[in-house]
Amino acid sequence: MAETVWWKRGTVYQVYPRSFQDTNGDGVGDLAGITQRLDYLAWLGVDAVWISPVYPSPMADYGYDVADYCGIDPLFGTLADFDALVAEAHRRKLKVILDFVPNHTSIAHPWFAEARASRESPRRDWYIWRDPAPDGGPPNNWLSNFGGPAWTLDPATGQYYYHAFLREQPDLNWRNPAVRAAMYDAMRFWLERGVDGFRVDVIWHLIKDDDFRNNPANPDFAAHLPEINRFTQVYSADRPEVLDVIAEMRAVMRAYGERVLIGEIYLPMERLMAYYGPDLSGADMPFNFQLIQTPWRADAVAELVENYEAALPEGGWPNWVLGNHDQPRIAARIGERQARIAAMLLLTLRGTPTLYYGDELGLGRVPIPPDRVRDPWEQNEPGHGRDPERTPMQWDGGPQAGFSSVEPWLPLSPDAETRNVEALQDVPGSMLTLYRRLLALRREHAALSTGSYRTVATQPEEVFAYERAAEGRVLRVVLNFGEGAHEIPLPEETAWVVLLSSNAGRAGERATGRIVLAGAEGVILLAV
Ligand code: TEU
Ligand code: CA
Repeated sequence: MAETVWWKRGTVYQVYPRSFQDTNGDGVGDLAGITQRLDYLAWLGVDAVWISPVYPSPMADYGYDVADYCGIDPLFGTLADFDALVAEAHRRKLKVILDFVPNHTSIAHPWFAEARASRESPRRDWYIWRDPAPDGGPPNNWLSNFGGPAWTLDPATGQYYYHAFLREQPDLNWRNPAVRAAMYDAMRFWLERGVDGFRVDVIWHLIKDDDFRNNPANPDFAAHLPEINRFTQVYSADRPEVLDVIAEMRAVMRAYGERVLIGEIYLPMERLMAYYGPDLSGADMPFNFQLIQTPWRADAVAELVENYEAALPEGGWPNWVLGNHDQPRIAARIGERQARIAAMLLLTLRGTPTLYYGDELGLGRVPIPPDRVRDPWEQNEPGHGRDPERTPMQWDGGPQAGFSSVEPWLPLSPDAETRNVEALQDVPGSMLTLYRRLLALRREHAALSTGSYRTVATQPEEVFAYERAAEGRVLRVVLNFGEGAHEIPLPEETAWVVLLSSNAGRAGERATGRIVLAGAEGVILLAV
């Protein structure tokens, strides 16, 4: 088989740097901490680490408000620490993917200071300024993703600036060629330093309607949803010209060889597919959040996988993800038992999986006392805060779970003493062992990484089964989404051997004609 690019074969592990490992005793994770834990990532068996933003930032949105695209915030370390991280990662054959945040800067970025200084500033058009509506209010009905209007009046110059997120995160004007050139230079800065790719933040937001038309009301709005959902974001984001920008980004990266462009895109399936771009000139991997958004039922997930596979453009490479720093953790959403088969699903579907740190421990929703809330979204719209899924990684049963020598910036999970890497790493039935076995199997069997995919029909209603095949080998994955046992029919003409079960102790078992799965059990079978 032809050599496949690393990001198609490999798996990605997301680190939220504030919460991975603190090395200087300030309660916040840092770059040296990530470097220190690279051996763990290599042991676990992932191929790439994606690091959420570490640029200089006032941290209004914990680094997603960038004040300098070519630096490292002192909280996280120095450029030298970054270079050391890249070198140490590469020494272990791990790739490094940086989070790139091009849609908006921090209000503290020097570009914004210049832009806001006067209407005549040469930098004015780097951001999005509009005159007030006739009544003095915002120019249109666009809302902030974190609640309230997306426009803030700058009294000194009498105009509003646009911010899709916090008012501390003014949107750049990507219709301005000078903005594009400056941002492509920033990408080159990191590519020169050896980064293997970018996860591009809110890439579908880069271009907005040039007439700033009002978004239409969303008929599906319900009170429990964040306010942004009052309107359908058809004019404030996802404009067709964004694909030209992404193609330009890809062209910048292509000059450096096999680097990957992952785009963060929250859009329905058909629109998501557009981000592969005409003739695949777009994102290598438009993030597929469908597993996060689909009810956890065998039939719903089977249908989703079929639809996604069918919707992919010719040559478009799939990807899957169960969680990230913006979403409730998978174990919190579906429970720890089901989270085990979710892990099996994630790591056996066709396409690149992205893991979220801590999910391999089965970490749940960590309770955050009111005085410990950090996410500004929680302050704006209570109930929507993301702190419960951003808590420190749990390394051992010692003080602060081995994360830090002092009280961490967010509380540890109450079960940190038992739910940690040290406690789970040698336990046959643990979630961590399951993740590690799955990652090893994926490396061992081309069928699981680059192989074909086929849904197996006629299963019990609560069961989802599929086959992956490559190089003459057929693997069958059978996942029980129910809590009761099920007898699963298998083709009579083939003998099967269990490569891995989500319940410890079944590997090596042989099956013909049928196999019985316990409640919430998943198995990977090899045709022999
Ligand atoms: O997230 C973008 C984004 O759309 C989410 O905040 C989304 O609104 C929410 O999770 C609902 O599903 C990215 C980053 O991942 C996030 O951490 C940043 O806060 C945001 O962009 C602004 O940069
Ligand atoms: Ca630190």
